[in-house]
Parts: sequence; structure tokens; C-alpha cells
Amino acid sequence: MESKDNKGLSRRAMLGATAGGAAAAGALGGRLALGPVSLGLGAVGTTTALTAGAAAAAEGNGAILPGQLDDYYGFWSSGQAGEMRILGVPSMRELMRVPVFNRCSATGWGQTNESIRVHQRTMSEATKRQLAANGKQIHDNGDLHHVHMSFTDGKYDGRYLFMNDKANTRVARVRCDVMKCDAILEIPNAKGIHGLRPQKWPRSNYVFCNGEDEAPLVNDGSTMNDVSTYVNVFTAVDADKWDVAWQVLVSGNLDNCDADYEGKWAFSTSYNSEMGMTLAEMTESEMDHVVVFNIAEIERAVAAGEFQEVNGVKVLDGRKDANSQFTRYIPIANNPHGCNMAPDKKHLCIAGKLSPTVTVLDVTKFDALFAENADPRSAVVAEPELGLGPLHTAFDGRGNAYTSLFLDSQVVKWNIEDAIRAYAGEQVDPIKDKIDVHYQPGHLKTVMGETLDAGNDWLVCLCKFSKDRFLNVGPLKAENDQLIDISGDKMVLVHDGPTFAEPHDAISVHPSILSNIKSVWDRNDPMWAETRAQAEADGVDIDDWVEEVIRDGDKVRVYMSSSAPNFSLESFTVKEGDEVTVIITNIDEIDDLTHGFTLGNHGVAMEIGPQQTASVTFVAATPGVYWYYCQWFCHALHMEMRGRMFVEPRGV
Ligand code: K7E
Ligand code: CUA
Ligand code: CA
Repeated sequence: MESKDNKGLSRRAMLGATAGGAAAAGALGGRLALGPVSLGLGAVGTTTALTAGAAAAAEGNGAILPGQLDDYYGFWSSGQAGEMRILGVPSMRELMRVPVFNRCSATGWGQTNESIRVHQRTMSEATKRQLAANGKQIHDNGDLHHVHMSFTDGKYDGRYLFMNDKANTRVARVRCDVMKCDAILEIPNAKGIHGLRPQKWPRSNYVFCNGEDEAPLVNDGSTMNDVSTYVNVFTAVDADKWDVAWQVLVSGNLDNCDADYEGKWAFSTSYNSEMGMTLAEMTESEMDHVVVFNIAEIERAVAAGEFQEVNGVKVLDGRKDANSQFTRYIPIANNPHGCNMAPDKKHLCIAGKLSPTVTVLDVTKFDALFAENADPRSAVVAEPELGLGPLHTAFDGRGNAYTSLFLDSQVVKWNIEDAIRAYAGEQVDPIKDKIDVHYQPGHLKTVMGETLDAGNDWLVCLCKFSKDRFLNVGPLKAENDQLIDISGDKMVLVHDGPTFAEPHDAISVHPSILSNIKSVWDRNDPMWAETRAQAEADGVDIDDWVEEVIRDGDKVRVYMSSSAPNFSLESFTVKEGDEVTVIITNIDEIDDLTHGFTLGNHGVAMEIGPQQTASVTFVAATPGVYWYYCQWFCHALHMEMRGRMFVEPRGV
């Protein structure tokens, strides 16, 4: 086991290096031909022979053998669980969970002062009031559907991951260098952020966010059931400044969105062009629409001051009646859902959901939509009939599209150019293959498929139901993320991956894009800048071994260090009713040496990674002796890494 004496030695180094061989095997794509090639390059120095059974199991797993690294990082949303997950593709092994909108018992996310600051930095006064009325400081749930990485020049750039919270109308940002959430933004005016995409070109200056739910723009109870006062709001978040750049009011609601590869357009599907409030009303029309947002025109109007300021945000009116140049509405059948821009830089695929079609729009024809008397369907270049319940579309690097068919429980592979030729009247079947999936898929994703680097090896299909595919675990069943080999003409199902609630969407990213990931925190990380400032004000050097208890009226700040297997303070004393802040710096420098702080019977626990500072505040309300301990296994004497808090009765 590591101690503070063996600095510089990592666990991976101690366990024997395997990374080089694994990467080489991955690069050779040895997953299906599990012959001597991939075995020979596999777990270096450990594998001499595999049984036939083990080899078959490995093959079904994408042939990532024990000790091998995956070919891709997968970033998964988790729906109502509120976190982001990191999986390996193609093994589908879950590597990490990153708490974002949820409260995490293991890491203390949602309880540490550092995470509460991330939550509160942009919180509106109204939300603070609502939370306070319920005895809370932050929302501790979220509904995270869409995770997307920041782009530069149409490719992932490894800086950030962005994600939505439909439940509490927020977006969040995860720093890729440490895989921690560093910013959450409550979006004013909009309701229920659903579709979310970063701008692809020239870089992700904006994150586009769809408000799904209609509500009065001034939503203060003065108008309630008068639907004519309801609006839907499209938001562009400034991804660097982390505030709202501008908003556009639209007709109908907003579901999914995407952006083009020229930085000219964003687009959103709308299933409720009817502005219906009931299911019957929302499905009444034959046609709904896609909204096209004209970025240059919007930016011009914002710069010229042609906006209305609502709740501190610049709002433009892009509704149909306003006759602006901000938006155009393309009629699409029927409650469309998925909105996916192809890596050919040209074709936008809109999934019909209630219509068995995908509508292909040529974005190079969008300029013409803004001319007077333009035909609003003039950019439609194909509309292949693919099957029942098309929800989302993914792309490979060979001009093929893959659409999930929710009702048919299938993935259909089709060729975009062939669909265009068929639409023009040629006798060609754009459908190349169909495969059954288990069951009822929502999103599906090829590796790097929403970028100019779209790959041709793997498709992940995120099925909403697993039914009979796994052992019965009670009324609540796992979902099923299936791995499909798309390298050949025929799609081949190679793996079932049970998942807990509810990965709507996922992306896969090549590890070369994420070479900036750290194993040890920088001591000066901005994550705890405010905690550091407090320490400086208290005259405490938290970079050093520290044993300080500072009293400040009824507030007590307890500074300590951790180094396996010790806390610097074996005990500290406070008084009944004190507001206690425990600030701990983990001075261990080697990777994979995380400590924790759990305070018994106080509901307090947090992670303290190597070189991290973390803090937590609570009221010591009840006199007595309470043990605290390290909850992340760190050392042979990890159980002994504990100490006592003495809470003296008031008046002693
Ligand atoms: Cu289709 Cu929220 Cu992306 Cu779910 S959405 S599937
Ligand atoms: Cu420190 Cu366990
Ligand atoms: Ca509709």
C-alpha cells in the first residue's frame, strides 16, 4: 500500500503497466478476429493462454481483455439520476460517475461548500426563496438527458462537457481535466431545458438550450390559464463567461436541437406547434416544425440593442407573427423528435417519431429560406420511410445514417445520398440493413459520430427497456445499452449493457482528445479558491501540514490535513450549537490516493482527492463524542484513519 513516503509511484505502475499493449490492440481493431494478434498484444506479460470460453466472453465484450484499456471514452447521461457517467467503449464497463445535479453520498457533491458554491453561483432569488421555504440550499435532483463535448473546428476539443437539467431548468459544465462539474447555470425565462448542443464551428462559443415547456414570459401568477400569454424560449449560453448570451422566443415548443458545421445555424424540433396543453391537442396537427435560428442575424440585433431585457437577459422575438429574420419554420410531420447534423457538413436529419420518416434538410439551402416568399420546405432533400417510431439518428464516416425505431425496436442503417436520389425519383432503396434491439431504443451513437471525425467501428444503442434480457430485479428493471459492430455491411450485436436510470444519450470520444486528464489536483485549482481565501484570512497555510481550530463567534473553522493513514487532528472540540466548517487538504501526491471525511451521525461525508482541498459546514447541535473517519480506502491502516469531535454542552 502507498504511504506518503512512496511519492511518485502510482498504483498502475505498481500493478504492472499494460496500457501500451492494450492501446496497440485497440488500434488494430482486433475485437472480432480474436486470434493470436489481439491475444499477443493483450495483457502484457500476464496472458499466455485464454480458454475458449474466456475468449468468447471477451469477444462478446468487444474483446477488451482484463487489464486492457478501452478504445474510447463514453460519456453517458443518466436522466433522472442527475449524474454523468463515464463508460469504456467497446467494453461498456462503467468507469466513473460524476455527480452533477444529484446529491452524491460518496463524494459529498451537493454538500461540500465547494459544490454548493457551484450550484448557487447563478441561482435566482426566486429559486433561493423556494428552496429555503423547503429547508434546502440547493436542488439535489436533476434530469440530465444530453451530454455533449465542446468543439473546435467541428471536432471535440477535450475542454468541457455540457449537459442539461430538464427538471430544474439548468445547464451544467464538467471540466474534462478533472471530470468534475465546475459550473451550473439556471436559465431564466425558459422552462424545462431539454435539447442541448454546443456550437460546432468555429468553436463552442455558445451552448444552445431548448426550453421544452410553455409558460407565461412573466410567470408571477398574474396570468395562468391564458395560453395566449405562454411562450417558449431558445437560449444561447456563453460557454466561456457562463451566462446567457441571448434568448429567442419561438412559436411552438422546443424538443431537441443541433448546430451546423459553419456556425451559421442552430435548429430545434418542435412537437407542439399546436401550443396544446393536452396530449390530444399536442398531436392534433399533421405537421409540426423545425425552427432554424439565424445566428448572424440574432447577433446583429443583439449588438444593435434590438432586444427586450427580461430578468436580466436579452430576449428577441422570433415567433412566427413577429416576422423577424431571426427564425424560419420548416413544416415537418408529425411530432418530430431527434435533430442530428451529419458529418458531411450538409445534411440535417429530423426524426419523425409519429411519422415513419426521417426528413433530410440540406443546410446549405437555409439562406434561401430567409428570402421573401420562400417555400418553407425548399431545403427538404429526402424523406425516407424507415419504420415505426424514428427517434434519433447517428452517422458513420461513410455517408450512412443509423436511426433508432422506438416502436419497431430496431436500428435501421440507411445511406443519405441514396435517400436523396430516391427522393429525386431514382429507383434506389436507401435502407441497407436493419437489426433488432432489445427493446425500444431512444438515442443511439456512433463513436465520434456528431463530429467531423465520425468513426466506422461502433454504435451504441440505448434501449429504454430490457424486459427479459437480464435476471429479474423487481418491478423496476434495468435499461439496456447495446453495443453494435458497424464495421461491416451488416450490423452485429455484440454486447448487452444494463444501465440504471436513464441514459438518454451518450457520446464516445477518442482518448487522444482527453490527454489533458489529471490524476492529481493542482494545489491552486479554482474549485476551492474561496476556501483558500478564507484560510488566508484566517492566517492558515493549507498547503502545509495544518492543525488549526479557529473560533469566529459561533462559527468554528477546523483546518486539518490528510496523509495516509492519518488526519492531522486526532480530535477537535466545539461547543453545542456551533456552526462548524471542516476544511481538509489531502497532502498525498500520488495518484489514486483519495481520502474522505465522514462524520458519524451527522450526515456529513466528502471526497478529498490527492492535493485537493474540500470543506463541509454543519451545526454541531448535540453534545457528545462523535467519531469521524476516512471513507475512501487508502491504506492498510485505513480503518484506523479516524478521530473524534467533542461537542461540549453550552455553558461549559
Ligand atoms: Cu430522445 Cu430527452 Cu434526447 Cu430521451 S430525448 S430518448
Ligand atoms: Cu484515508 Cu482511507
Ligand atoms: Ca404536434
